[in-house]
Amino acid sequence: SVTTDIPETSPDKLLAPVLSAFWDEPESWTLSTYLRHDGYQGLKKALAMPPDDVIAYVKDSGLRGRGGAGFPTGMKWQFIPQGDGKPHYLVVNADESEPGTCKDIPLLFANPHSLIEGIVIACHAIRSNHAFIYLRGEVVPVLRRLHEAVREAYAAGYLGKNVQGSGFDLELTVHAGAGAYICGEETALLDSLEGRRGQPRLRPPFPAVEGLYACPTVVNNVESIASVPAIMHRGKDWFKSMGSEKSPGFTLYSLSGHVANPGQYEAPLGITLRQLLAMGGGMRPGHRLKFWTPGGSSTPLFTDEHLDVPLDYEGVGAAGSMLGTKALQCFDETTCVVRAVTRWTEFYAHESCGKCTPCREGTYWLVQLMRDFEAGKASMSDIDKITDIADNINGKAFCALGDGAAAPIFSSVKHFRAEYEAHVTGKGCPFDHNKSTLWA
Ligand code: L3W
Repeated sequence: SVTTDIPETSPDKLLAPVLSAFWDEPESWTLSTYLRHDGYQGLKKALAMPPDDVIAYVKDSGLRGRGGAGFPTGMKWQFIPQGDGKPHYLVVNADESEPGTCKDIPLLFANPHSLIEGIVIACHAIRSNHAFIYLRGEVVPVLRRLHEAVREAYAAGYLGKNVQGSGFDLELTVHAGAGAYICGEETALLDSLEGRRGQPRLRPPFPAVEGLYACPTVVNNVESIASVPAIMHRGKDWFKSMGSEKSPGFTLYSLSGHVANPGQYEAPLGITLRQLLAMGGGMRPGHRLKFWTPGGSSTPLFTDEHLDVPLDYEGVGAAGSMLGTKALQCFDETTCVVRAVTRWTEFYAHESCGKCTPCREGTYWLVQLMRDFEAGKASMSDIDKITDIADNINGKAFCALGDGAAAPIFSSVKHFRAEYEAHVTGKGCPFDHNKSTLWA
């Protein structure tokens, strides 16, 4: 299948820009631009509703978490106990760093007020008076822009005491992390926010019961919270008119790799990679799709046989992978799958926090064996050995990082066993890596 085929549906009809609607406007990140685009209208509606009704509304919209797991957002809010006398917290996970995942940072850079408005709505709903944004620390320009947007929101009365005269008070703290992938795991993030070394906690208790400072805490992804204002303003039925029954709405797809036009494409859930590639101009000229990730490197990889899999939680799940963060990394026929998986495995070994043995030792061992394939030092039995090691990490590690490391191993052996064998029989990599660079 040639991936530059234009699908029957016009690609333009598939685009549904909501979060990204005015990213290209000058000063798209300012409060005045946001207000010109119906900004803070969803909040107005939410503040006029009792908190429980807001939770029920978001639950009815069917919005699912955009950070990787797809957990229903309204249900997570509902888990927060009421009348418990404890402070409640909202923590926004902006520690984006999964390989290929690059949607939250551009969203924050271009349209930070959609997140701030979503935060105020969510905090009103869960009865929280203090929210935190945990941002990946390296992205200093985003940090500055976010601080400026928060300052604007305080000055305009969207944050602080008596938000918009509603009697509701809300403080918002922006916290920059120090650049560890593990701090995107929600409980490690909470440890880091509390000032400790970021390592995952045992769940249960889930953060909704015992989270930040041992108080009930909602941890949500940036895109999940930023999607809430439009749902409140335009209505849950409008949201449900897009996507599929169990995966409604629009979302940001991050298209990267050997594609003609990489970038963010906002479209309904349930479209296919074939359709997305048509929007993005297809693969680079003269090349064909070989393999791709539906949701970042932690999700089992797909091949060109999966071009028509609906990109929603059920469709991708039924085809044997996960929608994850919708980070579609596309690789053409010039790419050695063994080398790509080696690179990802090095990432997981480097980012493993070391708390549990299967992940700490297993990822280290996998790297040694994967490098052996590339160096022509592996034997045929090493193909089964890497799947055996991955099997001893998968589901046995303390958190999802271990499962993420195992996913590309399993799926690459399943779909490309012959390529591993070619590395053994040919005593090294059969590919010319210079040809797989983006500008070759
Ligand atoms: C209360 C219950 N809360 C579940 C909550 C839980 C969490 C959410 C989902 O991993 C995936 C991972 C990555 N009472 C609850 C409950 N919850 N049961 O629901 O939980 P879970 O465990 O399904 O997933 P998770 O730990 O949030 C996220 C995958 O996403 N991923 C992406 C990652 C990207 C980054 C990054 O860039 N920083 O992390 C890509 O696929 O592998 O499988 O809130 O508390 N009974």
